[in-house]
Amino acid sequence: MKIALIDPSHYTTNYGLRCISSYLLSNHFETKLFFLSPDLTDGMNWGDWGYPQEIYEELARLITDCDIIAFSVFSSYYHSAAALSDFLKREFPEKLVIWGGIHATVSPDTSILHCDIVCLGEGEETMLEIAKAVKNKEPLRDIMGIWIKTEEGVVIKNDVRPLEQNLDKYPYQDYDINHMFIIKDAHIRPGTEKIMKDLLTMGSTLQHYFGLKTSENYQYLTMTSRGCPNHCAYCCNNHYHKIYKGKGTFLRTRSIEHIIGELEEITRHNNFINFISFFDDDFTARPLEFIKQFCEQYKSSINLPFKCNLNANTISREKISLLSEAGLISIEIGLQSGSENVQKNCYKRPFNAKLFKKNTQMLAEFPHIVKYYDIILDNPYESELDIAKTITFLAEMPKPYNISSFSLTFFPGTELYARALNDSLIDLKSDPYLKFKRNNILYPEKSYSKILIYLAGRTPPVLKHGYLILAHPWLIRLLSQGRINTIFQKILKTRGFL
Ligand code: B12
Ligand code: SF4
Repeated sequence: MKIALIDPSHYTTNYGLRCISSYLLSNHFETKLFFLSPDLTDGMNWGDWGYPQEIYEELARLITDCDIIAFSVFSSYYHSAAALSDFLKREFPEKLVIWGGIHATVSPDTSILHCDIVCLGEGEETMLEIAKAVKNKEPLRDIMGIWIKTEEGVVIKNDVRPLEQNLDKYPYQDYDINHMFIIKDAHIRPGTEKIMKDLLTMGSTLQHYFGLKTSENYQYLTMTSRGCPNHCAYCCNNHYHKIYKGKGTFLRTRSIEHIIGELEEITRHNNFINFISFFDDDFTARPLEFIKQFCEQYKSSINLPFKCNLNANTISREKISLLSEAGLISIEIGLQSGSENVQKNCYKRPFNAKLFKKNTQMLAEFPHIVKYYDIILDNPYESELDIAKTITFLAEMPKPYNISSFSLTFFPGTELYARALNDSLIDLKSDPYLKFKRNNILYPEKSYSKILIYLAGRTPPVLKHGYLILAHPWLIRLLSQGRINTIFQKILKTRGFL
């Protein structure tokens, strides 16, 4: 029996979907993986959400031999997934259509409108049970972790299943090109070695981003753990903590042997890979002893430069020293805001300004590690004073560092989404906020304060005091006002800043 697994997002690194595929394969089911990223069309612009007619037709031809059609959905790609899913359901009314992934988990009610079954939360076991039940023609309605539409149109809502504690149980993610299809030059094409290389290439622009030695970089992205101890009000973990309450320990880690085994296997088959990205929510959330043993084995078996995402509350000089010795060359740390008010009352992040600053001083002792600090912009709940505090905070951090900034997006299922809905900042029906914030990086406009944030890591320490005067809340308020902001934008444009 064959299952089509479809990702309509801009990325081809969907760890969750690739894990589901390998779990099904290891249980003797066949899969076909489709990565339908419009970005891989060499610059073709396909408009807002849709795909050209040929793509729909090619997809329909390629999945004729599949018994189940399954989508992995991110909220930002909800509309693309819905268009494809509705089309395929019309073409193949007899085939079961399933939605899983983060959007299906946080917003099952908008997902069930476009499929027969929604899978909530981690999906390996659920997908396997569904596949087995379809194969054996058994009823599906009691499977844990699903919402299912009955023939009468009633939706049965089952509880999520307990969290799998032994992540080593799952095979490595599926990167086999032999059953993989991607959009290339405006057509869905079968995977080839060349396409695989293209998928993993980072392009020359990312050389500087990660501080790499060569412009020929091929990145392999993986996760060594699942979960995060925090529940920040804008993050998926906020929702996960709610649905998984009483379902087992949330932060789980794979064993070092399992992680190293995966990296050995992928680099053996693709020896051009020369950079590893660990995308765990917080790589250093694990004890020092784990980091120590991991670094020893990584250095002796893999020995490639790598990046990871860290939390300022869990790092220490010892951990960074070990990781740096093992090949750590780039880190990303969430600051999000320098205002304690925003951290506490809006983002609900555990934030200790003193500790954060102390740790940035410690990180400065590792100059070869490229540092990125995440900042959330365009937050309607922030005042000019809060923004000025972020700028001041950034000014006081040791340089150099880079800023990775994103507009605040109210993702469904989060506490901040509920607040924004209550305050009429978003509209449930048309959901324009989400729609126009595709990719989460739409900057409605460049503003005075954003330019100061952007320049924070680049301002030489001698100019710090001048920079701080420019960050006075009064000046931010003045230069952000309607007419003055327009004049300011015009000046920036004529100077080539915009
Ligand atoms: C790694 C990562 C990335 C990577 C890779 C993403 C990719 N698509 O390959 C990069 C850096 C590229 C990235 C980019 C972005 N990301 Co990101 N990313 C993550 C991160 C940290 C981990 C994802 C992961 O692998 N989790 C672990 C696996 C095991 O979980 P999973 O993916 O959810 O998969 C499980 C289940 O969902 C389910 N499942 C998944 N698919 C399917 C399909 C079926 C059929 C079934 C049955 C089940 C199922 O089973 C899987 C295995 O158990 C998450 C945060 C998080 N902790 O999850 C954010 C997260 C997914 N990212 C997010 C966002 C917003 C983005 C960006 C839009 C940001 C940007 N500014 O560009 C982009 C766009 C992503 C895209 N797909 O296009 C949001 C998404 C929120 C939402 N509601 O959609 C998250 C949740 C973070 C957050 N803000 O809360 N991201
Ligand atoms: S620390 Fe990061 S990953 Fe964890 S809940 Fe907060 S934003 Fe999400």
